[in-house]
Amino acid sequence: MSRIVIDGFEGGDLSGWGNLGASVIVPSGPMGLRNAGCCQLTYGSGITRNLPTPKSELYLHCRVLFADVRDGLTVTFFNNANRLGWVLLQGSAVPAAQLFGPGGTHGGGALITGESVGLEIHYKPDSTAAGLFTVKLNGVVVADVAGIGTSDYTLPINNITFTATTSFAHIHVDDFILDDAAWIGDAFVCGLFPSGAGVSAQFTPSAGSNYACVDESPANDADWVATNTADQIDFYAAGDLPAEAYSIKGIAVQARAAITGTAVCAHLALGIRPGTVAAFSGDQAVTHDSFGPVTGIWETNPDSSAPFTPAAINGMQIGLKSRV
Ligand SMILES: [Ca+2]
Ligand SMILES: [Ca+2]
Repeated sequence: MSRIVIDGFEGGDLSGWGNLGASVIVPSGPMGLRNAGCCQLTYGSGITRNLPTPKSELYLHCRVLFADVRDGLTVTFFNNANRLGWVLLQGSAVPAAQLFGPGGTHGGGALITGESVGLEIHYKPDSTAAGLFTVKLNGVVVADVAGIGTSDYTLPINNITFTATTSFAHIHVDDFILDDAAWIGDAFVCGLFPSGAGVSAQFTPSAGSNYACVDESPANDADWVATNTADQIDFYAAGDLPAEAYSIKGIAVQARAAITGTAVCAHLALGIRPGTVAAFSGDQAVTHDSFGPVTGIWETNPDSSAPFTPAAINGMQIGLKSRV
């Protein structure tokens, strides 16, 4: 596995996404999950996500809830303005999970309405016989084609867009995960937030404690921590995971950052400190004059190179480092 994106909308806003209409974040209650925040789409609205790097082949996971059998949702894979292929989910029509592309329509199965359904897609857009397309609903394969063209283009995917094609009630989407190597399986995203001081507070808070400037959901840019010196580090204690049985496949540390004025530092590295040693992501570019998301992803505990345990996550500090 190699996770590319992990986003459960826990941040309480659409940072990291483009909003194509009136999409909003609402509590995850209707999804019936353990976490807070999911994306609510209504007819004509949608959200769009650019990949950090283009991928020739992708595994997508999300959870979808249709409240009404007349609801419809497309998941479209783009290369810039080129629409490579798109999956149509429908509550009423059969087949309900289809790939539309130059190779025709493929797939079947019915999307259950009124409950949260796990959707997984494996897609390799290719105009020759190298194309791949498989869809699973709640882990059951409902569409599976190979050896055919699955797009007009043999181009990598660099954007994924969710669009409500019809909406008689609200459509909810949550637990969006992308992997470039393997099926993701049944998964959910749980959000943890800064909850106290950590081992380092080298940034300057706009007011009060460092951690209290960066602990809100949704994010509030009215308070912040800042520095104009390279390699300054902040770490914060964070909340605990829910106490139940699961395995941890990966963690994403996300922050919002902006450059103002004459900046020495144009990058930020995200950090974790699961034990006594800190680990930092690669340098992430920070946008000028408007807050934008920066993310670091880890799949194994850097202390042990083994998967994270709940105890390691619960004791972990999260943070950031200013970079030139
Ligand atoms: Ca969520
Ligand atoms: Ca803040």
